[in-house]
Amino acid sequence: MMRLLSLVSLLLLPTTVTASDDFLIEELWVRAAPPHMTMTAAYGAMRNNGTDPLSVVSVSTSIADRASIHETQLRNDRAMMRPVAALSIAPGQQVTLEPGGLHLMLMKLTTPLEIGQSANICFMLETGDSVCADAQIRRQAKHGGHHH
Ligand SMILES: [Cu+2]
Repeated sequence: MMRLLSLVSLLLLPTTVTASDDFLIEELWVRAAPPHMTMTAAYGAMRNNGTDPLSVVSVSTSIADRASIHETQLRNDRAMMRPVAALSIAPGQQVTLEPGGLHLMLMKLTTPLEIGQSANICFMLETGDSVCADAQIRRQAKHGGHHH
């Protein structure tokens, strides 16, 4: 009976392979974190190449126990982060995840993140499709970036 149950739960797992050609993830990268750090953020771009709106409802990765979409807002000259429950992307729209704006918050890191390595991050869509992409672990954004 136990064996049957575990088989059933396997079959119910969402697909982890790209199931939607309309949803593209580009330039995904994770900010490197020294061993004592418990959280970091990931950035990149998401694009809806389809004709219908799509919605990203959650993210997950093996390098962190908790992953979520965050937005940064200025309140009284202070940057505040808060979770975004679902991120809607209109047909043809590109959404950029960048330092100081929308980002993927990775909390309770399960491993040190060393520069040059990569990590897999999966995006769960409202449709139930899950799209995964490799993220490069870097110190900062590719095009130089600037420090604040
Ligand atoms: Cu955040």
